[in-house]
Amino acid sequence: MDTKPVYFVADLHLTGDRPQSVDTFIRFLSATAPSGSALYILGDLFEYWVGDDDRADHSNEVVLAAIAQLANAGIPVFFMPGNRDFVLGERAAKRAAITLLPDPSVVTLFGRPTLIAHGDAYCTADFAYQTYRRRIRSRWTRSFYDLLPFGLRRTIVQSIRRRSEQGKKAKSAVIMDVERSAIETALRAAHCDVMIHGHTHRPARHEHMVDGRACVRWVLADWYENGSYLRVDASDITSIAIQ
Ligand SMILES: [Mn+2]
Repeated sequence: MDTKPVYFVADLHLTGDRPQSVDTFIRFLSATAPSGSALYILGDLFEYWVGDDDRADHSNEVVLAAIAQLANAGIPVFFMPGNRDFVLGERAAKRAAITLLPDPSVVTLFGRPTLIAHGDAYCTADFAYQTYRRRIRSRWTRSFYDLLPFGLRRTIVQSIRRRSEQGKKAKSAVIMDVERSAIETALRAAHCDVMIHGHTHRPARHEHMVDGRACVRWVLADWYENGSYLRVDASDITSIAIQ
């Protein structure tokens, strides 16, 4: 049985405009991640992603190459898209040697089935966002988007990014968080006692009672100021800040 830890990160929001976060992540990939048996990236690795043909931000390519180096050294890397990089597809996944995972997924960690998700799907109090999310992530919208020329796609992604920033300022803190009921429904449906997600940028360990079962939910931190990751081993889950 593998006794090496499994690592989780989310909400790095990497962009060439914040080189410090990029450097921290590259360092994490070479200094920490190799001691694990796998790395899971639960969405919003990139601040935005226009398409797999977008090589304009050189730092994104550096990040993909650094991930590929880890994966090619034998540490599998799994990527679940977030709301900022959900158009990241098979071509970029191939460049990074990562495996794409659907949101949500169930993974077995040291014998425990664990529900993993980006997290935005559980912000169910934000009706406007959920309607928008369904629309923008529909197969139809996606096929149409993929046909557009690069410049137009970039314009669309930039306007989505602006909308998201403005929305964050205008909406109340309660609406921006996940709904407990939505989380509990998901834990029930997945038959899991443990959940890990990001998106809200509110790192915490929450407890839930689901049908008399004690469940634990870990929320990952963002990487705006410092790096941060979750370390899961056979006996414990620990949140670690990178100094
Ligand atoms: Mn997000």
